[in-house]
Amino acid sequence: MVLAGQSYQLLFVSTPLGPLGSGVGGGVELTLLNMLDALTQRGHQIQVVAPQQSQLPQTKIITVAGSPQIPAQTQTRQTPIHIPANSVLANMWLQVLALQSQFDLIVNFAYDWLPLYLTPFLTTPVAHLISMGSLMDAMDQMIGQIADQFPHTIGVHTRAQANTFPFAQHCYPVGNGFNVSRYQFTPHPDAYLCWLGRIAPEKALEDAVAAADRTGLPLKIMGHIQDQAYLEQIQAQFPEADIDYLGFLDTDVMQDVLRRSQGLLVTPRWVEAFGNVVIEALACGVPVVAYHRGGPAEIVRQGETGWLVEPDSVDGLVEAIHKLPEIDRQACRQQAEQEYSLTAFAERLEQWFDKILSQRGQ
Ligand code: HBI
Repeated sequence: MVLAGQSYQLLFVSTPLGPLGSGVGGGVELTLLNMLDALTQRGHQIQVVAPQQSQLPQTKIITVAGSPQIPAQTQTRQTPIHIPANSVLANMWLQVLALQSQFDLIVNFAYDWLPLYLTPFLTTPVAHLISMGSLMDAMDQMIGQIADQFPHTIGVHTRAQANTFPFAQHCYPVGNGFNVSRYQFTPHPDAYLCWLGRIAPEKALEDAVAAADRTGLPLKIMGHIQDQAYLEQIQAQFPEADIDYLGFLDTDVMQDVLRRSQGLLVTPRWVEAFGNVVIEALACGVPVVAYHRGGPAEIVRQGETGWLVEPDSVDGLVEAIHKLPEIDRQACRQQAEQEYSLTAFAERLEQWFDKILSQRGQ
């Protein structure tokens, strides 16, 4: 148990998809940065193991070479676990093996089989932050096994995400947290909409383009292009739509565009584990129009901080866009400050780590 005020020595092990700071790792990159922020502010000592070319301000980072993992969401449920030659994931966990005795706890950010499988072989406890819902049988089986063998070590963002797994009741919800002060509250918007996120089929950008096009409002798009052909297919499908792809931008630049929008469209085709972009919008005072599905449906307060619409209904999106002016933008900012601040997140994380470490004692 860590007594109040005692600090942890933590080892964060990043996602093996690509370098931290590249956006290839999607939402989990921002989650790692926010956890680093939140826990460092509370006096904990953190080091990070991540793929080569990773960038991290003022943090001790150990970068590792090797071939990236295949993104799990591009696999089918029955796909076997793939480990490429010279796997960066395997190389990162060799580093963990060598360093583990210096730390109280290891925090795994990868949605991958290997870190889970290695847990029983490590002498330092591992907290697994599972960043997506159920995708593959081999992963479900491995996560479930560790959830059973090491109680409370499977962390998730929302109940909706946990409920996609057969072992939902063994998942430990930690929500998420953001440095809300990095987002500038903007009371009076310009006349455009935003869409944020990894550009890939499971995010259904085409629905947002279709809805914005029908309202006549320009749509500004930001995020990492994971599937270039998918984006080009949308541009071809809506040649007349007033859409602007601005790239994968640093938070400060991104929020300067987001904060001046009338609303953020969130159109997940899958069960979004959390929906970082929802909080980023709320922090700017920007109301959210989201499909009533997954994490965003647990965050958006209907009629207060946004509108939840019938999943996959473009008509529903259009109707909600017309109702955006009814939302009080100050209420959006307040929800971000109250529920998703770094302080609130750090408290939830410390409780989670305490639970794991006290379990270890027995
Ligand atoms: N796929 N294999 C694999 N490993 C990850 O860590 C991973 C992923 N897909 C997406 C992802 N992580 C992150 O973008 C999550 O935040 C969604």
